[in-house]
This record gives sequence, C-alpha cells and structure tokens, in this order.
Amino acid sequence: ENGQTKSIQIIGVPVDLGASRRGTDGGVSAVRIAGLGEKLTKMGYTVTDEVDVAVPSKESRPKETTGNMRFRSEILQVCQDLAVVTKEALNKGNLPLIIGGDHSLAIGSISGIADYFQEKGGELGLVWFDAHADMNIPGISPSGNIHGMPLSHLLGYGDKEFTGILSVNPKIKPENVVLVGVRDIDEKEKELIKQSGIKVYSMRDIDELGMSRVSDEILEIVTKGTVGFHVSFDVDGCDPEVMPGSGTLVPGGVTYREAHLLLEKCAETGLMTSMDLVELNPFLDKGNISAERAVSLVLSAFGQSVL
Ligand code: 6HN
Ligand code: MN
Ligand code: MN
Ligand code: MN
Repeated sequence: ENGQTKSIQIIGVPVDLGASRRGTDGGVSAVRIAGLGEKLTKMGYTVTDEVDVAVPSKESRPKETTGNMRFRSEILQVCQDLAVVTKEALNKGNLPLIIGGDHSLAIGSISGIADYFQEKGGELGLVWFDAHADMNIPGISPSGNIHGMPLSHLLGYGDKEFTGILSVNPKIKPENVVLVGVRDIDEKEKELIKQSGIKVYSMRDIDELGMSRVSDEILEIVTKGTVGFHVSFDVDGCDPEVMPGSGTLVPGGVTYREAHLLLEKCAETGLMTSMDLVELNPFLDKGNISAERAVSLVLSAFGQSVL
C-alpha cells in the first residue's frame, strides 16, 4: 500500500513513426492482452482505459526514409494531442499510465504532466530507464529517429515546436532527472549529456553499487525539491534475454529482478505521479513474454509486493 492516487487512466499511443523498425504500435495491444488493466484492478485500483491518441499509419503518409527528424509533423501532432490528454487525466484526479508505442511519445506525455504540476507551482522529477540516452537532437542524431530524441527535448534542447508543447519550457530541470540502465550512447549525444548536467547511472554503476543503492540515490534526486516524479520506462533498458520484444536491443542490460527492485522502491515513495511503458514490439517478441514481464514490472511500480 502506498499513498498514490488510487485511480489510473491508461492511455494507449500506438506510434511507431519515431523508430526505424515497424511494430511498436502493436505494443499497446500486447500490453492490454497481457492483462494490465485487469491486474491493476485486482490490486484495488480504479482503472479507466478509454482514450487512445490517434496516430496516422506509415502507409497513409509520404515516405520519409531520410531526414533530420523523420515524421516530424506527424509525431508533433501526436505529442501535442497526448500532452492535452495526460494533463486532463491529472485534472480529473487520475494517474496517467501511458502505453506505447515508441519513445517519441514521451515528449507529449511528460509535457502534459510537467505543465499540470507547473501550474500548481511544482517541479516534476523524472526517472528515465533506458539502454539509450535519448538525448539526440536534429542535426546530431545519426538516424533522424525521434525516439532517440525525447529526453533532450524535455530538457529544452532541439526543435522549438517540440520543446514548446503547452507552456512550461524546459519541461524538466536537469537536476531533477536521472538516466538509468544506459549502455549505448551516440558520440555527439555524450557531449549534450555532459552539457546538460543530468545524472547518469550506467550499467557499470549498477554492477558496482548494486541496484538497491542506485535506486535509493535515484529516488533521492528525483524527489528532492519536486512534487513527485514520472517514470519513463523503455523496456530495452532491461537485458534482451528478459525483454526480447523490442527493436533496438543492447546486450548487458538490467536484470528482471533489478528492474523490479527499482520499481518497487519507486512505489514505496508514494510519489510516482505517472508512468510511460514504451518500445515493446510484439512482432519481435517470443510469444507475448516481453509484454507479460513488462506488465509485471508496472505492477511493482504500482505497489505490488509478495506479501
Ligand atoms: N529508444 N541513439 C539511437 C538513435 O537512433 O538516436 C537509438 C535510439 C533508441 C531510442 O530506444 O527509445
Ligand atoms: Mn528510449
Ligand atoms: Mn532505448
Ligand atoms: Mn531537485
């Protein structure tokens, strides 16, 4: 049991325009089929799962195989719409749980959440769980894929229309952000990470300090001077053996138990405001195992414990 909001609004965002590989749009169904809503309801939450954000199919759009920011206008629209939906969810007293979809959607989800708290005079903390840093901006990104750019935009770097969604800018202050699980960073991304001053816990840090201590340090940072924190959970932060169903796998990741521990500790604070679950790709999965494990991880973030 924790002090979190007892009512959860699931928001599906079936977007794959931000990634090279097709299929993260199917992650929304995969997670629902794995029983996310029913299982949260069993834990005593009131769950609504009604509003998905509309996303145009790749087939309906002109081909964009190259460019600095592929499918920029489509993803901008999705993020703008999603920001309105997450803010509205909080206004209704619901905790937004956003299921994706590729990670580009986090620009929208977190913009709405940060804006809501900023109007109440509070800063939002952010835990970014990922194998990647997602700190690219147009011009330095080697792929042009927007799913590699959300964190930088939330910190105020990059494309002005993406950083300017709703009013608060930057959405998140660097001292309130922690990146964890990282093990694959592009050369120019490294410079922006250093420049931004955000705290990074790499796999080496997890190995040396252990996930228990790393989690405690993370939670100290994201709760200090904030009203609470959002968790943006990219399943590829976990080891590919745990989560085979994702498009940009990097070996040497967070174990299933370590990920559970981090999220259990997040729940214990009672200060998690909201969560994204992103980058699941059921077409690359073995059965639906990655989605089933991801659901189990989300339950930990919402306070499920053995006893
Ligand atoms: N994700 N750094 C690479 C890029 O294309 O910018 C990979 C990004 C992966 C993004 O997994 O959310
Ligand atoms: Mn990511
Ligand atoms: Mn990633
Ligand atoms: Mn702070």
